Amino acid sequence: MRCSCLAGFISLFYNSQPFLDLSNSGSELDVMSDKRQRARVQGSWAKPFPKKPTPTGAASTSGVVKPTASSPSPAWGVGPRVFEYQQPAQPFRDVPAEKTLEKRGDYEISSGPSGVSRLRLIPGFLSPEEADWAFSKLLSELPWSQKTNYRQGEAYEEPRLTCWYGEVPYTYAHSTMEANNQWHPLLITLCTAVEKQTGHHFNSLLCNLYRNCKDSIGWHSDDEEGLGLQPTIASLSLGDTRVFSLRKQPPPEENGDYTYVERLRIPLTHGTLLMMEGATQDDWQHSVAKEYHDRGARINMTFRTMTSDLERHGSGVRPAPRH
Ligand SMILES: O=C(O)CCC(=O)C(=O)O
Repeated sequence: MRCSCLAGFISLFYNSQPFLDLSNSGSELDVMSDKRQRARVQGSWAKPFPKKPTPTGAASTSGVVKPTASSPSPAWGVGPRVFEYQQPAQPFRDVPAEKTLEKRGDYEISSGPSGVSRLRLIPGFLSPEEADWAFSKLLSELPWSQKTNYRQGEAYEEPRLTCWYGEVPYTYAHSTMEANNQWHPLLITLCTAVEKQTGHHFNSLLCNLYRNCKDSIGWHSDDEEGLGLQPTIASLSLGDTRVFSLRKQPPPEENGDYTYVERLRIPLTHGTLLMMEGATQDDWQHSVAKEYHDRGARINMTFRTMTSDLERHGSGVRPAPRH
């Protein structure tokens, strides 16, 4: 309500600005303003503007406010004007302000038909010394490689390096990372620490290496079939801080338009643990965008619990991937 009135006021203000332009063609003032405008073109006289149509009394550009009376006065070429407020056809909507989560805590970020979406944020899960040591070891000792993904049949190189650990292969963006049981001993130590903190058991791990500000991961949900329904995912970050963004899935009537959805940003600092639980992967997407300023390397580990096709379907037939 407050918003629509304000919009009406703003339209009234803007629609009153072309006051001079609405004067009768041929009036002294019209000729002057025409000359002044032409004089501005490259500092010299330009061609005259085409003749303006005679105002009919309904000259509104937006249709929100229209003058309803006009009796030309000899002095100004325009008589007293009466403005009438008209309700905009479409109500104006606020884009919700993005919220930042930085403090340790449990956050219920939404509640809907799929259930409650929950985040648990634990900055300083690893001490700075532990995080420094783990970062340099994993940076130099993990088998990082760049994966090729496919979108609408087009191949593209992922803008980051990755490696995968788990008993089952991991497929997303039409590209598969093979099963890999060769866990680095430090990854086993970190997984055990995360399990102790969270009370969840994890059997798989996706590691991402963002080499600099240009590396990123696009909007997605971790909703691969092998993760099961409402998966709990634990994300541990090391290295330079990057912003982890979340946006709510729009309701069906928005036809995939994310303009008015709720948004969260979480700066994930060196040694921070973030848990995503409940309906988070059903109702939200997340991403780490490229940055405009230099960033050092960052490692992110997402601990997951995956089941094999055989466990889910009781046969060796693999269903079509969901991406
Ligand atoms: O780097 C991050 O914090 C996010 C990684 C991520 O979204 C993923 O592995 O699915």
